[in-house]
Amino acid sequence: GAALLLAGCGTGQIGDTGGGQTDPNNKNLALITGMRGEPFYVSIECAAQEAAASAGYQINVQAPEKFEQAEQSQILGGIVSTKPGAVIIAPTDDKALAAPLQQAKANGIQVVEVDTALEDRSIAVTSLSSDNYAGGSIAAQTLAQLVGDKQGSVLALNTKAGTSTTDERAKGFEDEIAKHPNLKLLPTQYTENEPATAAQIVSATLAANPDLVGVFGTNLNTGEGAATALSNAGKSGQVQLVGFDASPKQVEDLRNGRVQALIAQNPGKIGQEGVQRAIAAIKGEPVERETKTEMIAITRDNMDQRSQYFYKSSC
Ligand code: T6T
Repeated sequence: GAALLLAGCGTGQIGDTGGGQTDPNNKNLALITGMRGEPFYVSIECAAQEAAASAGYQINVQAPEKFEQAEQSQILGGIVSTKPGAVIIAPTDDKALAAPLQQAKANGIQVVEVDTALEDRSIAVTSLSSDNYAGGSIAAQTLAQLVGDKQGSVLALNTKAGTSTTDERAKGFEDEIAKHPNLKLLPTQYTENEPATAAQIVSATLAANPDLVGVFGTNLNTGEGAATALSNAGKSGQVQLVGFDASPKQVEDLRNGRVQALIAQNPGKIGQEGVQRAIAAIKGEPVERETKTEMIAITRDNMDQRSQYFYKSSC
């Protein structure tokens, strides 16, 4: 009895992936992004909808109201009960979503990660995201260049601990800043992905560190909040601000000098490929386990040539 049970029960042997059977003819997909109505995710959604329609698949798109794992897990539970062939998801926490996604997989649903990813790499069949560590490093190089050889402190604003993407961006930023002896790295702060919290942190940091010369906002919300705080303090353009993402508001802030550079991702590519891979996985075709999509630095000088990288707030 015990031996038999062990043989069938996830002892780690090759080929045992803990996945249920997927019907190769299932034409239903689900997409769960990290947050409703947020331009990075809206841009993923628009591209995913187009790709699904052109392949003749249905796609059910949902998202939590806030970047929040409890609500996202609940949405996932509802979707699993409708038995799509694949769920394309941006997990809002690199650990908390592992159990419900493992459950989806056990129910024969292919799991495709877009943008964020789980720490446990055995659950998803494929992941598509920016090279976030490299993105953080590019942000630091860009900031160092903007500051020049001035001495001073720099601050990175992360979102929520356990967000794979912004954790990697912060790490890439910190490692690169360490190579610039004129820049002193302040402890990275968490904004809980709230622009208002980001703004408060930047105001407090300005007050406590009059030598602040640069800020890195690791995503759209932190960057938008930081831009507001620097502008309110009359410090726009004196304290250099490098943001990540390219929402309509971030692009406007770049144009009016409240932000000096943006590292834009390619959410359209992530959404389109996410759907194509989900379909391949449903059909049992091999897919690459991990793919990094490109990013590009945008400044006021080149923004008119790079407008194809701006995000959408509706399809
Ligand atoms: O920066 C993106 C995304 O890559 C990240 O995982 C979470 O925040 C954003 O959605 C922007 O708000």
